Amino acid sequence: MDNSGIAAVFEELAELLEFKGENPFRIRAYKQGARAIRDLDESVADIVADPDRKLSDLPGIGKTLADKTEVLLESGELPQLAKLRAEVPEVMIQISRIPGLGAKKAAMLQKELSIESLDDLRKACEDGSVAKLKGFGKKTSESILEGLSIAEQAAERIYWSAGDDLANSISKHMKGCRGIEKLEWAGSYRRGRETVGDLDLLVVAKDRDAAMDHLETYPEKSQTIGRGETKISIRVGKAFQVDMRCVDAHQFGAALQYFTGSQAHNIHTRRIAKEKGLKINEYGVFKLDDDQQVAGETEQDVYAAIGLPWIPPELREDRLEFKAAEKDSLPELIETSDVRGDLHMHTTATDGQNTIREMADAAIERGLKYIAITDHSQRVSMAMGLTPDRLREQWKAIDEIRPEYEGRLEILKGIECDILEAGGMDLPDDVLAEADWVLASVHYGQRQSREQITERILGAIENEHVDCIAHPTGRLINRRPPYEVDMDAVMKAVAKAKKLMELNANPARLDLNEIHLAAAKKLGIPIVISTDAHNIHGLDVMQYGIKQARRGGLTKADVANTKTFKQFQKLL
Ligand code: DGT
Ligand code: CA
Ligand code: CA
Ligand code: ZN
Repeated sequence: MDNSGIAAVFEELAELLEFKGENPFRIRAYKQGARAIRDLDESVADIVADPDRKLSDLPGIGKTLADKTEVLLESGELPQLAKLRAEVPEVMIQISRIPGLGAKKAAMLQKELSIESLDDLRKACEDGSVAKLKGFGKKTSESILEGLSIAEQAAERIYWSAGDDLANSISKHMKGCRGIEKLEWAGSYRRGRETVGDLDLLVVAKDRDAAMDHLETYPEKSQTIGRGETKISIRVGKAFQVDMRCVDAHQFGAALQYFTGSQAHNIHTRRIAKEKGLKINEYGVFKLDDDQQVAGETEQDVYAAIGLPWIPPELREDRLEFKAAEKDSLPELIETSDVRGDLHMHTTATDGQNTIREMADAAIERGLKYIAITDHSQRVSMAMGLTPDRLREQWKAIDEIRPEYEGRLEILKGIECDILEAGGMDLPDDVLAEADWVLASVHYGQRQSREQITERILGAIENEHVDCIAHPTGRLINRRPPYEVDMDAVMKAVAKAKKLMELNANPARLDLNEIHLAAAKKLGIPIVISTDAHNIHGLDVMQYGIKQARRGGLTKADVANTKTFKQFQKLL
């Protein structure tokens, strides 16, 4: 079993324990261990085999995890996992993801109504059997129906970040196959969609059978779904599909363009081609009259053949890209290396796991020049939100630390201040006035009416001390719908008040989405891309926010935390 196989076992274990309501610290230990093992640049098996080294010496891996890893390496399985899998059928976990349902209700539904799939549950809601169940009723049944689509999507589509981990792991595996001349990912993954339905791989190989054989030896492969002359589909883990196509070098660009999609984008390119007397498909661009190939080897050639500059994959959704391409005004999209600051992070003062110093050091390691410490305010009692006294204490600590970091990192005294259910901010104005940076966000009363919740957020924008609205819609991808907020009204108010809006880079949030980002750009609202890190590793999610920003067509100039610290201060 290789590193990613071991990591997958611990991830599944964490998920099952979470379902059973186990100790959150234990669950976190498994998750962190999985991450640590996945990120390792040497084989766990080698470390275990080395008598001079101990697995538990690695950061993020405790004694329990080290022991279990040894069992896994020896026997290829974990008795505890088999037991948990038998106790918690997959469908139970899927049901528990419906907003408003927890593990308990999911288990009840599954057992009482012998539900085997989400489709069964839909039927049970529609025929009234859920409403008849003790503790459920008509209203619950209706809200389950509403939430089912989210659970169904979660069962089918994975976060882009998870797709990225898998794609990188498969790329690495495929490097072990000689004779592969080119390898590139296509599909929604290449376009950077928030979620990915399956992965699409394209290769040019001297020996196609050898390339397909090699994919079949990918350690996490659970099944070969189908295999033909040029295409193979495998299943990885429980349900995820990976397609690989082998193409000729002179067709590679055309295939890459075709299989990157989106379908809507391709329909539009075909139309443009036709107008020019050309035909475009996965094999190349051809003249309509005599079928002669005019392009196909590279994507640049393919676009050039139909009179367009190369279009970045993130923009290929048939929204604005063709208009911009025709005018040669495609935006120069932002890149991760453009980022200079991170303006949303938590510490041990509330629900973070690292201290201010640890976060600061990790930020420097990642090349950042400035950060803001933004712990929660008092209303967020579950996270030990800060009272005015505790917040001022934290700011005093920052004052003390600052000299150590002079010339290396600016540390802003910030706060993520809750917008209260009844409206108004969770901390008094005189406290907010002392902050360098104030994020305003909604954590409670998320299911209020459109009017109520919009009113609350507009109120925060009007508060002179608030700088930025954090995760403005509150959605959690595959988990929770956005608030019913009037985003048009919010954005207009933000633009008028000359404030900023966050793009939260957490792969489960990516909030704002790309449509909102494009709208914000149009209104001239500066976007702040933030990690909302709760520990030092959380700082690494910046790349996912950048992907989303690119999908919204944002350039470096549209994003405030690409500025130098001085420029950023001026903006405030
Ligand atoms: P996904 O997998 O649901 O996240 O989304 P995609 O976009 O990766 O879709 P997928 O895997 O079905 O196909 C990959 C690309 O291949 C798609 O974006 C466009 C292209 N493609 C696939 N089937 C068709 C088709 O029937 N017509 C056209 N025009 N393009 C197709
Ligand atoms: Ca796909
Ligand atoms: Ca596919
Ligand atoms: Zn936060």
